[in-house]
Amino acid sequence: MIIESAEVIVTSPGRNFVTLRVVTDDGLTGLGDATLNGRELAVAAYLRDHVVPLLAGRDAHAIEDTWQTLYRSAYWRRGPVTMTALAAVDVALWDLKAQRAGLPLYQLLGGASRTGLLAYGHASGRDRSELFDSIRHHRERGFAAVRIQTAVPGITRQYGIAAQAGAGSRYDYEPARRTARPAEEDWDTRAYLRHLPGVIEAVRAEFGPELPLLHDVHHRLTPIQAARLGRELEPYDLFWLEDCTPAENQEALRLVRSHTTTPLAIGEVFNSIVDYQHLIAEQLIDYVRSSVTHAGGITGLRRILDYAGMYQIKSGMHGPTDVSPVGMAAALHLGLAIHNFGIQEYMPHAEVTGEVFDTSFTFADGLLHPGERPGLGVTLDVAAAAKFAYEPAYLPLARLRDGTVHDW
Ligand code: GCO
Ligand code: MG
Repeated sequence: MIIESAEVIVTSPGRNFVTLRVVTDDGLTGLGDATLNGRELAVAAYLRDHVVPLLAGRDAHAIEDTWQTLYRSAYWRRGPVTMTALAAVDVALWDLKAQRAGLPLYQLLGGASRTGLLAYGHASGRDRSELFDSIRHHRERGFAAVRIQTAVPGITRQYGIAAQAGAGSRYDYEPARRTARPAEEDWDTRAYLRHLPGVIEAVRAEFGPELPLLHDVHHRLTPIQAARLGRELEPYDLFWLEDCTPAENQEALRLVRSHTTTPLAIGEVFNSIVDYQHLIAEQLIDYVRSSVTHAGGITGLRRILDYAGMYQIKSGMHGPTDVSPVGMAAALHLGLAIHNFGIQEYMPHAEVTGEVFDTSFTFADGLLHPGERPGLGVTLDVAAAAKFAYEPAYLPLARLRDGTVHDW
């Protein structure tokens, strides 16, 4: 199975997606997700200009060798653009190998370790009644776990709250907005720290002790603030507290960990095993947030998760709408196969996304399943993709009251 050609497809059905499409001499087509939210064209150029020309003529079965060749021959290692490009190649090759074998990809990764993947959805609201309504809506949609984000009084524009995001739906939002520049939002840490514990307490009281509840801090706190928040939330039994401090400082988690038993999840901005080196070996986190799409593909993320497994640390793969249906399918095959699966984030894509990507994965009784089609189980309609041209879209930016830029 020799790679004959590869092309990069940028399409925007509902939001921007970048896909690598690899064709072999025996007529198979493999897909890999190369979507890096807000920096899509950088990865597209990296692939087109520096990776695609190296692929033709290679043995499509040689996944590890291709991974190592692309990783090491570039000399410049790691980083989101590089590792997303590498992930796209890796996933496309796994897709091809599994199609060639006539098996769903999870079978090649060791077979199913469970019947389906517990998924969490995004509930949010500007006030308690809107938040409760959103939680009920997610339960009705079948979610058996929910992330809770709430507007903070005094903060007028805040990321992650559907009704504030101009999303057109009170329940769903799109992380990036179609604007030529990042939208500006507000932040006030003291107001947030005063407000959040009461909301989580109220949600627990209303929905009972069983429902797994998650919360995303979005890197906004200092280590000592995060330690205090984790401790205050202990009575409400959070499933996890996510990105409590800026993720690049691994040492910060030591301080947080020494003060609280609230489980910690981190890593959606990480892209390699090196980013987790101390966090895993020192058992400073409980869940690995990296996605297949941003952490070097199935090969890259599996390496991280096997390492994490030695320390009873589980997967909590990033699954916003900016992971394409191709990236989501890859996550589901990997999550079904590994032993240390924890939970899968699931933000369903817009309906129009389905005009370009056809998928086999299912969501029923709170569980995701990748389906039984050979390979990833995803096809891309090239003609339909061409109808949705790229449009600049950006994640927001937050400023404090005095204008200082803050983590959002
Ligand atoms: C999450 C995330 C997203 C990201 C976004 C970045 O937990 O789902 O924090 O909302 O901000 O996907 O591209
Ligand atoms: Mg997050």
